[in-house]
Amino acid sequence: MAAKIPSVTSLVSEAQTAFTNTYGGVAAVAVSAPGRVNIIGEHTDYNDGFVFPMALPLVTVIVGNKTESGMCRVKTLTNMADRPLQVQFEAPKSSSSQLTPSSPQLTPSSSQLTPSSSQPTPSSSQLTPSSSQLTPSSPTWANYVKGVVAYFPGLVSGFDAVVTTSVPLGGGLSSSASLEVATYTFLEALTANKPTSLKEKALVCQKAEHKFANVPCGIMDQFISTMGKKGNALLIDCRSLESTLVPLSDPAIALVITNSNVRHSLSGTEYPTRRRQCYQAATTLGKDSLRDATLSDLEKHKGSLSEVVYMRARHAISEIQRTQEAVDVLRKKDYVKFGKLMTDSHNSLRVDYEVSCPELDQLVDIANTCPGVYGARMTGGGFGGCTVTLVSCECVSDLIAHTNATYKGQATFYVCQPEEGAQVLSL
Ligand code: GAF
Repeated sequence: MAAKIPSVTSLVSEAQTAFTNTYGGVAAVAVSAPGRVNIIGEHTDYNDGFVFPMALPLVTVIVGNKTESGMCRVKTLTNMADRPLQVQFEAPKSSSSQLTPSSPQLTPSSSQLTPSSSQPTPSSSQLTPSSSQLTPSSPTWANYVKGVVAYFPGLVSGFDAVVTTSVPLGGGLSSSASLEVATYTFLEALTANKPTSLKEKALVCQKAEHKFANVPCGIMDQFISTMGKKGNALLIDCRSLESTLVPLSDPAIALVITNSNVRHSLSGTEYPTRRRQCYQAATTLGKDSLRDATLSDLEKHKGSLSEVVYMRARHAISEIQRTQEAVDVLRKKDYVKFGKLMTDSHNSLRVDYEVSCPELDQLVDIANTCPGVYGARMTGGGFGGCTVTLVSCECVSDLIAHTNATYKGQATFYVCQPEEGAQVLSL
């Protein structure tokens, strides 16, 4: 059976109860921000390419109140290994947007491994964390909140907050980005800060992840958590940050997300290594990024690249093309072609990019033997987490039953429709 996804209302009410028990009183503000599933276009965002994610009904919720105490107090209801579950830290003394232009800029870091991208970068996120010098520390879960507070372009006088989430942690469904975007949305609601652009919001959250979680992620996760639209997946051009809504509400098909329950983490060396290899390939090909390269450019330079760098580039270049083609065929409801492209994407991630794992491969193989399945692939950063399968609606329960009977681990299933991005909730 597919997992039952808790309603946003139930998450809010659980967080409200905890708020009263922890701080006293009632929280006046509640926000939510979704996790995402990327349907196709993996490890392409930091190559200036295309991605095709949708926002999920799995969300992070924050409830809380503004204070004038100068302290930010946050409690999480998620039972993490990473203790304590309640933290407090000083609010910045000035907003990052109020820093003078002479403030030192962020130093280059692992997050800036690619040649200068044409992504618009908001001035606020180029600034150092504000004057109270918020810095990452233990517990790590709180760093996603701290990072956003540090780069938020508005004055934060203090707050009390409770966080809860239905996004599985380490499941490759963007629990980190949903916490960052929920935090930003919460701060917007608290400070009644005049709305910044949604792109700037996503970029500030990405910067928080780079600098406070030390993960040089691309823009996809923060972007879709901010800008998701009910009933639609989003084709995002990660170079221009323009996006196109693509309706995805055909009752004849379903997207099944299968969690391998193998924990994935981007904080190791593999993700930055992949970024660096793509950068190296682009430089050798004389391109700003692999978005500008074709497979024939790559063949011409094959002799100047190590075998591994050649393979990484072949994945990135082919995946950028595949994503555009996939969206074209999806618009024509050609699910057979779309499914084949999903499976091709998985194979490219498995063989050339080497970011899959035996459990994800097994889930994809199992899905592809089930009647009614068009295609399947791993989704997200890889090394564990989830697969996504396109299947005709009437075959969903057979897919789940067959996977349960044959998968060597314990899988969890979510059958999801595309949902809205981050929202302030009415209480
Ligand atoms: C992670 C990153 F955060 C994204 O930016 C993206 O690169 C993805 O892995 C792979 O497509 O989710």
